[in-house]
Amino acid sequence: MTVVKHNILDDIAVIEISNPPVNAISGDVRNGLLRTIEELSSEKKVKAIVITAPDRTFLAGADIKEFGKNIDAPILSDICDKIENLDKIVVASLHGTPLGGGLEVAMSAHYRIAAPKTKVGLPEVLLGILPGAGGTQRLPRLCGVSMALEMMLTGRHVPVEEAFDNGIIDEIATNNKTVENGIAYAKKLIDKGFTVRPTSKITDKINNSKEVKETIEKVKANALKKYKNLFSPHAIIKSVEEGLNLDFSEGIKNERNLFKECIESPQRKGLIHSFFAERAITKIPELKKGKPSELNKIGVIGGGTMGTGISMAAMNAGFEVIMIEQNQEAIKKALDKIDSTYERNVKLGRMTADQKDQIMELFRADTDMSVLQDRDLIIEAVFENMDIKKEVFIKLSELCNKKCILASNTSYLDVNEIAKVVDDPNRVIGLHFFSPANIMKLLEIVVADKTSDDTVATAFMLAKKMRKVPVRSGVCDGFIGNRILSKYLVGTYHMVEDGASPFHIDKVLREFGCAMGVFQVIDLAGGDIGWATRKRKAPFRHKDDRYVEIADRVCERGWFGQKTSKGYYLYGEGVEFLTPNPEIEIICNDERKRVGINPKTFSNEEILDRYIAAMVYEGTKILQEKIAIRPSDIDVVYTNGYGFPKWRGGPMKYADMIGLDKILSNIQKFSEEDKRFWSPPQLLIDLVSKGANFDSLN
Ligand code: 3H9
Repeated sequence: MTVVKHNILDDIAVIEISNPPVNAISGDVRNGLLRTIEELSSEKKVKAIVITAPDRTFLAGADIKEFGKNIDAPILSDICDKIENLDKIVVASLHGTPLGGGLEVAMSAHYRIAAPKTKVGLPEVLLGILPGAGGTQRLPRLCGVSMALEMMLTGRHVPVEEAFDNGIIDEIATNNKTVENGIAYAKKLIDKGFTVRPTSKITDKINNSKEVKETIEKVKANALKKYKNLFSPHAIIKSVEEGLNLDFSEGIKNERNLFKECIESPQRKGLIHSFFAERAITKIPELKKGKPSELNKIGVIGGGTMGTGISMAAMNAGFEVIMIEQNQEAIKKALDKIDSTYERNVKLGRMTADQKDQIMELFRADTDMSVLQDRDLIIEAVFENMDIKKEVFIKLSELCNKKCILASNTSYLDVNEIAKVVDDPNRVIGLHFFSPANIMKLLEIVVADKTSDDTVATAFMLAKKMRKVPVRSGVCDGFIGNRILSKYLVGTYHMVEDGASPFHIDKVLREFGCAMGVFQVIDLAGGDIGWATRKRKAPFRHKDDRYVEIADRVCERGWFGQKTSKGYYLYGEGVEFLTPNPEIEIICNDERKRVGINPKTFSNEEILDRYIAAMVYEGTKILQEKIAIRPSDIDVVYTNGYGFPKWRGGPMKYADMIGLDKILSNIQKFSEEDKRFWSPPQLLIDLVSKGANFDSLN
């Protein structure tokens, strides 16, 4: 297939690139583009060349699938230099999302026109790399160092108007006809006597002035804190800073070397895995067959933390929401919470007062469930208790219209059991939002035995509208995320009872890159939540299971974490962040004595090995039982909902990277102390014996 073709119309040559779905710059595109440019360079009658990619979008970047493999010549950086050095005017006609290498190609053209709604960006940082085809050298020349660094460090997609105002785009077209716009613009340039304008020669915005130096120092200082675990943001800054003191061609060479270092970094592997993992989540059987039903009106039962968060997530997506609470006092509390959240957004300049008013118009609250009759979807977010939930679903089944989807926001309970009380279990589904639900991206979509494909399709559509990251889960205690959490929490308490300090464990996890340590998370979520779960599960606990009572001792004192100003850490005005509660070590020691344990010392490595082993252990069981469809779905849950570092790819990818044989051998070693907790999962044994990894199951 020819991915790059061209036409010559009088004195203008038009290059059309077509490599669906997003015109990624693959080896074929690079070869085709280079060949075409070389051919056109000797066409005497051609005065201008227009580069377009008329399908869905202009080039959305290098082909990410090629990273990590041997990339054959020609490399994009050389092609960009060739484009820029042509002695004919080169126009890039943009539309859609010219990103990464796509924008780099555009910046090597001499002029850029873009269709309305075009968004440009250099998002390489999100993949653990830096713009490696001249982006770190050309973008500052067009828009200045400050904006270029901001764009490259955030990966932000910049709207066309902003790109125009800052010199990245030269003209905004009035329509989306990218080929025609490019030709007309090239004609205009020729007619008006414009000539080639290599970006490398534009220097007025990159003089190494005091101001520029100060900007870079500020960005560097900020990056040391903000991206302390990451490699590529610092490489980006380095490439820009060093480029200011180098000839353009030397700057490009320097960029290339830094690009290679990024490509070799394990962070690149982790982040690119995350990129594809997040695109695989919608590849599920139900979406092949199911059709989403219309969704406009949503009901939310319960106005607590989850209910208010879910309501705001729905309102932000433009849904009309009715919230049900038991009395006016509870309604007022919920309304205050919602109102104050939006008010804060107004104060922070994230929205205008008018926008807030418009969003609040979408909200209504009532104590009478019968107002829910016209709803398309109802999300129950009441107390985590099966009897209470069943009572709610019985009422909903009686009063709602027959098409209304009935969802539970339970984080652990059996959705099949909830579905039993409803006349039509096809329309029951679990929608497990994460707190705060208006902010957190992850949404576990829990498919029960009788949930219909259409219901699943509607839930995924809801997620898309809410801009959530939806992951399909089967029914089990805690679904994907909380089931794994339960496992490593128990494993962590084993370590603590055996002698590890909770604060040491948290420090090791933070240093590994987790957003928070386990005990910080417990304090944030509220120790009482886990306590209630432990009590619920107590009757089903096997008599030989090792049960550590340290967490119960903490809760018995009323120390539930942030909400009570005391948990594993201390909170309150004037208390320094991460101040350990000194009484925790006393409780731990007392408990160790009570059960007759002689405490041992844990190294950082052992703490991490046990944490990872517990996660991978339960993740493997979840795969074995087909609760998760693929290992990468587990990674998406953990990187989007549990603060596992994205640059490590997620627990299953991380396990692949360090070697499943190592994980299995750790599990086998730990199982010598506690067979019930650590007995190695069969799937893991099978994968290791075949020399396979989790990626082979993706
Ligand atoms: C780079 O350019 C480095 C340079 O500096 C050069 C150095 C030498 N490659 O997201 P979607 C696939 S790094 C390969 O669902 P949307 C994607 O996997 C690159 N495949 O669509 C999916 O496949 P499938 C810098 C890619 O409309 C399909 O396209 N560029 C690539 O929601 C549709 O994707 C970026 O980082 C790619 N570059 O969003 C841009 N991009 O259907 C990355 C997408 O089989 N891409 N695919 O699952 C995006 O941000 C979004 O895909 C985009 C479209 C906004 C373009």
